[in-house]
Amino acid sequence: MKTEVGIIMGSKSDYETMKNVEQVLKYFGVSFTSQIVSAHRTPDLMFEYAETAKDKGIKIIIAGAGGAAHLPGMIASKTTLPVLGVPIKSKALEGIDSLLSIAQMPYGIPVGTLAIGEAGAKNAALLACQILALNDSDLAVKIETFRKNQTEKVLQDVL
Ligand code: RP5
Repeated sequence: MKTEVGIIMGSKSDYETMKNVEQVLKYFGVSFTSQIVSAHRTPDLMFEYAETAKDKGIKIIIAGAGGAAHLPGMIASKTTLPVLGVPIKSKALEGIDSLLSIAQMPYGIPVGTLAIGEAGAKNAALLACQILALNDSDLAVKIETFRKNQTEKVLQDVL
């Protein structure tokens, strides 16, 4: 089966956050694969992943990492596929370190950086869906419906 979104993360400990990416992609029926790829602990695998992703049919990469979160930026340096970065909430600095490591890329190698933690993971998946929906009218309808339902729910909320 084709894989539209490649999900990677620096450690198994990131999965608690990154499983939210999977849940949202499943909801929208977007195919994905998930893998642990560490910038520091498996650097050769990281470069191999980035260099082969396009040929495997992957269209967007979502990379989660925490602390000295070099994975999204280094992956982006080796592919022209869009890379979305999810800063994992770290123990020492609550994810501020992850956020800045992912967001502060130099001109020329962009990483689309989401919010720290669960919201960022879910939004990375939503953003990936919105990008894919540019060439997928069925997916575009699902996203429109999701937005409409979300708005209606908020309007119906009572205090
Ligand atoms: C990063 O170090 C990972 O992305 C993870 O967020 C963090 C801690 O990893 P573990 O020590 O839990 O494996 O590379």
